[in-house]
Amino acid sequence: ATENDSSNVGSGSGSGSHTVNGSATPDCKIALITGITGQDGSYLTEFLLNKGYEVHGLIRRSSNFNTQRINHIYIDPHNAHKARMKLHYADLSDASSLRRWLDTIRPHEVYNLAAQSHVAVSFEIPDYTADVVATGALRLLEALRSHITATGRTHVKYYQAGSSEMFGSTPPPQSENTPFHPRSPYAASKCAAHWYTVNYREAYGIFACNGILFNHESPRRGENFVTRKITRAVGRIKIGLQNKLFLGNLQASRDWGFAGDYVEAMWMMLQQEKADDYVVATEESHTVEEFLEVAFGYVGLKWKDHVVIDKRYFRPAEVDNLKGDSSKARKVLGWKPRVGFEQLVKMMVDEDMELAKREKVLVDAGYMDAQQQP
Ligand code: NDP
Ligand code: GDR
Repeated sequence: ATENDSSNVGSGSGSGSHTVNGSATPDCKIALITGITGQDGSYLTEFLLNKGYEVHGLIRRSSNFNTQRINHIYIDPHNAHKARMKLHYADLSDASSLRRWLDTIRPHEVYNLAAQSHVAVSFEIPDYTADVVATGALRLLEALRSHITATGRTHVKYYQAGSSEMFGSTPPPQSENTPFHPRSPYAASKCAAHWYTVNYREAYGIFACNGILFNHESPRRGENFVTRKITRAVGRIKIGLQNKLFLGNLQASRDWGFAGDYVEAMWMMLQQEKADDYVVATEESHTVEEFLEVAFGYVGLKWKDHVVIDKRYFRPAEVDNLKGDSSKARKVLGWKPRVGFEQLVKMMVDEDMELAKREKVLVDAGYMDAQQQP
């Protein structure tokens, strides 16, 4: 656990002299990530640190610490000279904070991963979702444009986290040439962000790329996305902490990959000579029911003994079938996924079995309630 007071930016960080494990390395690349506390932000940070980058993340204020996914790479501000990952308070709804951190950090690469990223929740808070996902991306692009104009730093590159949800009801396989037909406020907002990014590339010559990423999961996936909800339940049911799992539409089909593989594609896009848009996908699609089969079957359980259909998890408009055609990314970037569907499910179940075992110790000792469902 860390104090996370956002004060570990050196006062001279705008000067161009940056530190890596205590030694000044003026040539090292600097990345700025919004959404660093999310699933993808944590994997991308690890990936970039391994490549020798200095990584700056924008975090938003919350009433509780929200840095669980990056605590293992966080260095206390009191040892700031050792830190290659630095955190700063900002928000995609606050344009001034975005411009200020661009001017201070002077990044080479900007990854815009921040979002209200839950599709079902976007029907409940559509206005907020649009403000963060669509207008938030515009604010960041505009901050970047004025930063570049003021400083002449034309080499700065921008990545926009686009989504297969933009394809919505357009049938598979979906590629860069497939028309968008969004089915939620989230997806419509991601379409706006996509076109803002294309527009800033065309209008101002900014090196700006859209990654159109299909679903990607991991043991760090938020617990209210269907894959993690299932694997958390599998662990807890197996260990005796839970009995039922309430779900919605089991017939929806998704192209599920591993988040660790997908962040590499983000970086690859920004290493090209020319900015462009790319679909990133495994090119395999499975229903939620198939995910249940593999996850429960792996630990010797039958999903039908535990799953209860609850109407509240159905969406006002559903995206039935997503399956990507990522041939452009494979050909131009040389990207391909390393983790397949079954391996992904088993990786998530393995981790959540361990988590459930730790929970059980706390429950048995009276330190924690055995909640039915997280
Ligand atoms: P998460 O929901 O795990 O993370 C979202 C991040 O955005 C968190 O760090 C969150 O902060 C931050 N955030 C939310 N609102 C704001 C705000 N107003 N200002 C600043 N930061 C904010 O998403 P993922 O990591 O899964 O996804 C990353 C991006 O990729 C998102 O834009 C998502 O829409 C998109 N995407 C994801 C796919 C997937 O399958 N995972 C597929 C395609 C696109 P906090 O931790 O405080 O909540
Ligand atoms: P998705 O992911 O909407 O594809 O968006 P999610 O895991 O939420 O849903 C996938 C499918 O499962 C069905 N489903 C349920 N979903 C949830 N969350 N909870 C349930 O109980 C449940 N039961 C069935 C859904 O109806 C849906 O069809 C994710 C997010 O990461 C987005 O930010 C990203 O852009 C897209 O993937 C690509």
